[in-house]
Amino acid sequence: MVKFPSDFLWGGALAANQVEGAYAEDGKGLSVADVMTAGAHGVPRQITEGVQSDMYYPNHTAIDFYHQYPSDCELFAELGLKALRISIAWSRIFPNADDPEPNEAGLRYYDQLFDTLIARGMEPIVTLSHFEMPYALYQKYGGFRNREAINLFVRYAETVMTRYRGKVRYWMTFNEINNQFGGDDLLAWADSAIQFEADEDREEVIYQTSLYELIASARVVTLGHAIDPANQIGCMIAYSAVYPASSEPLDVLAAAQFMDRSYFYSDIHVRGKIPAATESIWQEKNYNFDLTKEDLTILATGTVDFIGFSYYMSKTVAAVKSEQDPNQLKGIKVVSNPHLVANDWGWEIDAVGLRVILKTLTDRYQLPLFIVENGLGAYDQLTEENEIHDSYRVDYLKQHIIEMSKAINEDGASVIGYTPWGIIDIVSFWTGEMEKRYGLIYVNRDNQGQGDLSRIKKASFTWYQKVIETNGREL
Ligand code: P53
Repeated sequence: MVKFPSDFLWGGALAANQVEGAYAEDGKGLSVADVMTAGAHGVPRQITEGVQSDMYYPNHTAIDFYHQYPSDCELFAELGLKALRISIAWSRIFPNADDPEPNEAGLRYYDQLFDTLIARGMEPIVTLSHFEMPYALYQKYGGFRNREAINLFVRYAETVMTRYRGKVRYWMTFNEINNQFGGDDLLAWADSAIQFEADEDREEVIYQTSLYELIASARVVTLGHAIDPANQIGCMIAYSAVYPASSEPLDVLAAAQFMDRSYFYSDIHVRGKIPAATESIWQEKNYNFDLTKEDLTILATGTVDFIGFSYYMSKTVAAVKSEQDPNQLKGIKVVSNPHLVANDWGWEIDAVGLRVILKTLTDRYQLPLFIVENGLGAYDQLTEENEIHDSYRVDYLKQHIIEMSKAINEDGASVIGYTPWGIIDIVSFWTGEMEKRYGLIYVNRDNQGQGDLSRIKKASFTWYQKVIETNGREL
């Protein structure tokens, strides 16, 4: 039977830069998301030098949530959400990253937003940096290449945690902190405000930026507890369930090593120390990082209260073997899984994988888990009656909720809540498209920025409303 705890937080998830728009209003500074152009499936977004007048930047307007949040929050309340995950745009609070005083207009905006949510019975779940940092942090400091970024982040966190004490109880530090690991340009930019030099060792660079962020995060956990002992402060990791392509032992080893890339982050967040597997890699590659004894104490002290994570898909990997020694793993490649079907963007849909990862994390960490992103990006068709019959989205969410229930009831997972991604249509991160839609609420805007931004409830809206009303009994 599908069953959930009575205080389960059914919610929805958003990120400031993907919804707010108003990118230069009320004293907001440019953020790293404001210099990302529109791409498409297979066409990467560009990161430009400042804002160029002949380029299209979808996040500048996004869905205009900055102005329309009161009516959007009414829709969320009608949907019955018990929680809304959102992020604060750091560049609204410290437009130049190192301003002597925070920007009061920015602080006031989030006061109003949190008050609106709370008045309507929704718990705000706040990410401090969701692919969003002041552009000035990059320009003046080189982003998280610079140790000074730690202090700037801590100061920003201290400012907002003090200001919203009593209003916000659930915090997460860096969104999908582990996604920068692969050395992708856009993710390194979004996660750490850095751009790579032509011939540097990307892996080495990313370990260092990640260490600075992990130190910053740990300091904020400790500080956040001091500001308000009621604060629950978590990390935010992107997890996929990872499967070996076959039962061949090297494939199994490849899958395990692939997971280590994420465990590097969650082990430090949760256990406060560098995993042995990572230490070995550093030694083998002769990496030397700026990591002091004091840093290690900070990491050990500021361990998180819960693990927030996103889950969209599983990944299947195969070993790349060394030619000289068939028992030696030379590399790991991601392959397609014949048992799964991918969405239009190639993400392999796998509800059981959510249960797998919930079980894996439960066994590894014994900490409360919070599924803060999950959902299906899809093209939606408006019918002539202005309706959207998104049964595919309902199917996706339903299957994942069923598996989540099994993990809770059969595998002992402790899950705080579930906040499907893009509860209202938003600008996609990877492509900057509007038409890769996740929402249960449609927003009339296309990839070129055309449309009147009106909101329409999709069929999935009515469905999810019932799910929440019955605490998951009626799916
Ligand atoms: P879009 C993977 C890799 C990079 C970013 O993505 C990701 C993921 C998913 O694990 O992003 C997260 O919009 C992210 C959101 C983003 C969402 O997934 O490209 O936290 O900001 O919008 C979905 O389809």
